[in-house]
Amino acid sequence: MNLVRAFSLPFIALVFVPIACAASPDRPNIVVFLTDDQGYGDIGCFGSESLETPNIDRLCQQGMKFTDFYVHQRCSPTRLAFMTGSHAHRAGCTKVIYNKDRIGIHADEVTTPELLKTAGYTTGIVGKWHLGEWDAFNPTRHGFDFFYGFMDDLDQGSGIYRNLERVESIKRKTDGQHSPELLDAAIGFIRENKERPFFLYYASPLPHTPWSPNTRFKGTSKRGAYGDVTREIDWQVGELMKTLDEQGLASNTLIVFASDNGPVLGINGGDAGPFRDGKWTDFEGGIRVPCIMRWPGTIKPGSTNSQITGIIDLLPTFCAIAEVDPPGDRVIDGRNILPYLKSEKVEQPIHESFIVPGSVIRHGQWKLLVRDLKPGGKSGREGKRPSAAAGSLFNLQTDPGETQDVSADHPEIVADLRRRMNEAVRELEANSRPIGRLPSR
Ligand SMILES: [Ca+2]
Repeated sequence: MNLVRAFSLPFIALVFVPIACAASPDRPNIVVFLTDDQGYGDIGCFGSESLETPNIDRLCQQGMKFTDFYVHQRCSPTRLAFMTGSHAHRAGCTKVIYNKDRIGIHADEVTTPELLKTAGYTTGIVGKWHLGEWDAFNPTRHGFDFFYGFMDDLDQGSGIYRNLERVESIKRKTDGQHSPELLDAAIGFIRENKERPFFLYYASPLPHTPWSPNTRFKGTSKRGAYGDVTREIDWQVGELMKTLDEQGLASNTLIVFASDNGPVLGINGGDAGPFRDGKWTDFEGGIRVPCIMRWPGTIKPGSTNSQITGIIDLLPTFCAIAEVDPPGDRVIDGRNILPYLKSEKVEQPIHESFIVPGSVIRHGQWKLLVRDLKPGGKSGREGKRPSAAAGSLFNLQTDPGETQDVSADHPEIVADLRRRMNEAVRELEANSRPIGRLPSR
């Protein structure tokens, strides 16, 4: 179903009532490994020639590679979309939530872990939350049984938390010093919960700046500190895979690997592969990220899915896997992509469009900009990158790098995409929800 049609669905007034179910040991475990600012071109199986990622490549060989997987262009909106199954615009926040902001995920949102808990799952998050720094927004208040990590970027927030308790207040510790502890917490969570279905969200702080690889990874890549950090990510993925193997859980566990937004570009920085620009933009380099899913016995090894999918789809897909209904009292933008995972024949694309309201629409092979797009980032260390004007139309099939504006050749396609965008914006305005806010002081 395309997003525009999804936006137009009649509002079904069902009130979501969580019902606690007994644990169902046969339901598959779900592990989501979400990296932070990793580029499409920073992974071997996505075409990197300068970085080696053997463990992530092994996930590709054993699972399904998603070539057209979309997120938002920055951290908090993507994480909000993951937790709510809805575009960040719908869930009320398109900005990065900084530690002093008095906003965060709304208490009325029905989150991915809350839904999985109704099917008997134990839920844990390790790493970076980024959906509100304050106690009311703590992950354990939004569906997670276990939290070890931090609320904001590691160098900006108020410290390391274990559940609701701040266990370290020291700021500006480097990623390199804390990543092993995050991995240990994740491995401990898997071991403790091996007898029941669990959902583990490993929200890695890597390869976000500052690029501070753990000592054992310094100098191990050809791409400086950024490359070393990528090697560290790959090692962590491998350690989690090893833990699942050791516990006899690999065949009953869906692993999802993805990045939260495009890379920070620059000398020795990230690489968006064939796409234009990177983080902070709605060019493909900012919003199309690498994604892999492995589920032995269900997902065909070495397969590729090139349909439009995105992080919004994880909530409804996980609901289908856990056999619980997604909330019916609100618009959920994501769709269940389990048929793709099972390689079932799907008559129509599950999404015909991906829309960033007021900015860009991709419909099939076409992408229209409805506002000017500036280059991402501020450093410009790699040289000035160009902007693109509102009204530009790109054919992503023949021009994934968004280099040739072909709007003059296809006025009817421009008009159709503009109409779809307008319809989506109108529907969104009618059915959006607020971000959570603390009372003013
Ligand atoms: Ca990010």
